[in-house]
Amino acid sequence: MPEATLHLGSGKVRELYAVDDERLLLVASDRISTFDVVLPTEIPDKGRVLTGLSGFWFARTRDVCANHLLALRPDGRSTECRRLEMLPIECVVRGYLAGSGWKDYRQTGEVCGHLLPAGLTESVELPGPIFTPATKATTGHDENIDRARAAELVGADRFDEVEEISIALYRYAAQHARERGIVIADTKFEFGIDEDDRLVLADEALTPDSSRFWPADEYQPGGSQPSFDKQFVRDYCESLGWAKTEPGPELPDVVVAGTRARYIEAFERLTDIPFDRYLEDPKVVLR
Ligand code: Q0N
Repeated sequence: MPEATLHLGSGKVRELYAVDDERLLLVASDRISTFDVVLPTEIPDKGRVLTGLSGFWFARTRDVCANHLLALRPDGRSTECRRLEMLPIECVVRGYLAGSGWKDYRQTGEVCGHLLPAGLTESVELPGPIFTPATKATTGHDENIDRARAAELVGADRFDEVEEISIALYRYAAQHARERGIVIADTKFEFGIDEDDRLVLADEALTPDSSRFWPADEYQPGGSQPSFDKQFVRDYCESLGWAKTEPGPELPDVVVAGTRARYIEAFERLTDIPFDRYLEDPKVVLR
């Protein structure tokens, strides 16, 4: 438990606490979800990996966009952050055609109003990254929206700003990751506005929970791709013939260990920092 008191809310795998009027504590748990169900078995250190990776990207992209990070707590899973007025849209950038982007393209030839070339196949790299905003669904799935709807929700000028900044953040991270053997197919950012009306990157950013990470050495467009982090969990769940409804199955130790190793591998490849050094002092990712 953090020294902060007021529990402001839960995501499926993260918690948000109030520290004071200006500050929040974002705590990443070791819970894992698959097929939209949180499993009863945790992946040890998963929350630390995601918190460390987010901190790494925040430090590396502070010239592209200000962010909410104030400090990483010594536990390695808690981010002290500025309290912002959050924008009511999910800022998704897609460099590859997967998930709901692929589904929408197959049905309409478009994704969020972006008319794409005909004849694209699943998981193909797009001619350039596209901004595909979604609304935060209170229940169920996020809904993709076109630029006109997103501009209604945040204002036309703010829309232009989040589109440009989101694509710049994705380009930087995708290139960095690709040089280290990881394809970031798409990613979701959340932004807030500070007291000076400035755009600030918030939440977790560019983690395997907020993005699709694929192993570059297995990338083969024309079908679905293995997940860098969750493939062992998905394969195990598929082998059970589980209906993908609550409750999820417990994971055997071998699946837990393999999945933990993949999260740590992603951290070490992307940061070039041994994960043990992060555990000793989380601030190493901010240098
Ligand atoms: C905030 N969410 C959505 C945790 C993550 N810096 C901030 N200031 C004000 N509000 C938020 C942040 C941040 N980050 C972000 N909700 C509020 C994601 N949550 C869902 C619950 O778990």
